[in-house]
Amino acid sequence: MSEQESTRTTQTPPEKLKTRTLFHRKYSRGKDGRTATPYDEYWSFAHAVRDLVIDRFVATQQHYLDRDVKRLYYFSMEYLVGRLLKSNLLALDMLGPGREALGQLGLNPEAMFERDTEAGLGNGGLGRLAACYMDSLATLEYPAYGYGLRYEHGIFRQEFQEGWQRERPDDWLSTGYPWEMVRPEYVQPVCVYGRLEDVRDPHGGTFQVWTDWQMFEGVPYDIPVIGYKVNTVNMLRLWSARAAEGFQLDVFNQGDYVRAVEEKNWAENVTKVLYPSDNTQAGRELRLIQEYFLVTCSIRDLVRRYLKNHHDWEDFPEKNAIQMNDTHPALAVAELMNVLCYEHDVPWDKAWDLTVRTLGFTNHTLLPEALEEWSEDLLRRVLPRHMEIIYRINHQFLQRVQLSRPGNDALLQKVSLIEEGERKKVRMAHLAVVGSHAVNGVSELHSRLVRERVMPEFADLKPDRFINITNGITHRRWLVQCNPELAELITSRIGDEWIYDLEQLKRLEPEIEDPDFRTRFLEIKHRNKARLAEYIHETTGVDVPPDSLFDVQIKRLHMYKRQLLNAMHIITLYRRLKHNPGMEITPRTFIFGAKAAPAYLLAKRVIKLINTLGDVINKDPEVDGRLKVVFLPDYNVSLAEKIIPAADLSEQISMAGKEASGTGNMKLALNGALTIGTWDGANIEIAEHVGEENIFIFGRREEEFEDLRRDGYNPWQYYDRNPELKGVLDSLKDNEYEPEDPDVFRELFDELTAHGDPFFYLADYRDYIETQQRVAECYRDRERWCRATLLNVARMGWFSSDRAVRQYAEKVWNLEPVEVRDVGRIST
Ligand code: 26V
Repeated sequence: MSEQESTRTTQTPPEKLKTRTLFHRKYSRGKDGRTATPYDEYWSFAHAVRDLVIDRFVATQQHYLDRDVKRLYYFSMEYLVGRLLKSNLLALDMLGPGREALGQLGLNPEAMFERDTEAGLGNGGLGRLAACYMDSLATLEYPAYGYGLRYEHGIFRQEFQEGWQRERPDDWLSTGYPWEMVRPEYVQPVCVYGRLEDVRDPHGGTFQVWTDWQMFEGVPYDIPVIGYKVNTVNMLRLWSARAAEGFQLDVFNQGDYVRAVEEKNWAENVTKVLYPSDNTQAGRELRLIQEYFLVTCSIRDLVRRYLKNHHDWEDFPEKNAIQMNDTHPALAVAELMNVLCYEHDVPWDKAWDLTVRTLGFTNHTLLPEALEEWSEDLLRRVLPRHMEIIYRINHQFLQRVQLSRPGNDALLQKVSLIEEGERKKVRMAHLAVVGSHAVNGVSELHSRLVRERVMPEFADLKPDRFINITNGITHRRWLVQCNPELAELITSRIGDEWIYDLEQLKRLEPEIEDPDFRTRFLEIKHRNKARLAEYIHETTGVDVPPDSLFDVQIKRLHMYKRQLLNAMHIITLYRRLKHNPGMEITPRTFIFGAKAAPAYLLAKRVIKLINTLGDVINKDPEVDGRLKVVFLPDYNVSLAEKIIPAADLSEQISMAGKEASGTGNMKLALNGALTIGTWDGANIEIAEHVGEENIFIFGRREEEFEDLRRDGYNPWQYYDRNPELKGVLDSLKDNEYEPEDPDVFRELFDELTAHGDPFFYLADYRDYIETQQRVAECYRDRERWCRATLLNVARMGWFSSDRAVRQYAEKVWNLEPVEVRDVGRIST
């Protein structure tokens, strides 16, 4: 297409999209109407959409450079982006025209959206939060960049074989990814391994040089992040590892060609795969190299950008804020020191001041097994210079502690960055806290526990450093996009201001008195449920009644999240029905979605149990369709978008004190599900916002578990004293559900009894079952249920990631929004 043609303004938006799609089909794919496959059509249309953002993208970056604005850099090993075709169209206000263009091309818009590649570069909450924050940052016009890794294989695809989870590789890049742009011109070199060598300087002193390292490089791929109906287009820059350019097979490896190619492969392995386990420390060399790779490429990239406008380091923290998403990028502390001191000759103390003022740290979990510690040997072998830097940071830090709290050796040991012992370890959380000016947890409770339980000594030394910023979600994906009918209903009542300011949803409250409003809401919920029922039928073959209560638990599978407690409720109801087939019961459909870490055998057994319960219950004539159990395979962002608008009940039943925040809880409540939950994470704040009368809270509180533990918790007591509970547990032990494999659930029984029930399932069981009974009763009172759900919708506005990001900007980043004007010609 000629330049003149592309600037023609007489074309309507759908025409423009159509023309560009045909252009790409021909000139990017080399196809015509007869030869194009559905994938070609998708590719061409996605590129047509991408074309629409290029002007804004270029203008945004230029604007930032010209004004020399302060930028935020979000460092995260994970981004659960999900699909982008629909959300990009939405951000461009082109969803309608996009559908129209596709229609005119004879293509089905929904089929096209389904074909869009899901970028699943994360495990769960932490990665999805990063994606929500990127969306809010762009929409609120903050100059921000996400830095991450371009894993060749994202989170594995999950299949079930006879009810067991099987992992399949996620090949999201195999057909090409239309939303990325490779930037070979910004490649960064990366060095690992080698040793420090003493070298004499001309004045008779010595200094250390890092030699014999192995070099490879990071190639950046940019994914545009489009602000909603603004000109701002930020970017997510993902690094891909490869052998260093000019890698000379013959020079480096005389004659040993095969070994040379193997070595080349070594570099490419660095970003091969996302580690699929959250909440257990992998401790593996490759993971450490991944973490360093992210940090070094990103820091070098942002330093390069800073130096375009600056000749000294004075303003560095005024122009750069770096947020570490958990400890995974905590090597940023050492790497920033490395770059400043050893590559740019900044004096140590000055460099340290700049580093601390630049970095912020978010903690996302308190589970001890997830707290990162790297063995000192490994860290020294992979990054000898950084190990020295960490020792020096520690030395200075401990000296300062000693000055302020003299003579307290126990304290020094507790706060040290190094854990002493047979094998010394580096405590990454300590490194992150010492190297940051702000440390936050992700909900009020969690932040308090960080202060009081995990790091009381640090909180005492630096009380101002510890803050809370409760998580949020982007309502643009999690309401406007995934539940368009509800979004429209809301807009029809209060206008569309709420899309910019979610707290406007409060204005819905008076509408709840209008029966017509309630009816329409119920109709929408019903249609969403019918659509999900259809999907369930297609994927599992199970028929579920859309009128039944859709009881949803969707999240990673973890013992602390207690999907097994939910399963125990299912068993309880099933056993009641078997004993009394005529009893009145609120029909329920239990819907699960969850991936278990491949090595988490207990969690995988819970999946097997739930699948087995489904097999038994769904076809039991005595149940007669009143209970259904479905475990939807391969839970991911796109599947969440299908389930959430159809949910009636949101299961947030973690052991209190264990779920740092939760964000699915927010998405479900915002879409008109009521929560059954423990006093944990953000559930507490949700209860405060929606009102305790509009949420079902049960179970023991975090402090109570402390007491229980201290008094010697004995699960057998609960087993002996509650016959119904005993029946449920015995049915697992004796395996009433899968006779061919008599011991298959024995381990679950043991976990809850002989192994001490570490997550207090039995202590919370009775209250859970009774609360579920209240849920069932409430659901029968359609009016009451409907009012409560609408009050939830109206009062969830505070949980927008827009609010969360503004709080970060104010409390941590000292960041101002920047309006991108003067885009010039925008091609939409
Ligand atoms: C830890 C590890 C350990 C090393 C191997 C790879 C790996 C990957 C992830 C993690 C930490 C996961 C922590 C996490 O996802 N926390 C969740 O963060 C959400 C966002 O703040 C929050 O809503 C959830 O409650 C919390 O569990």
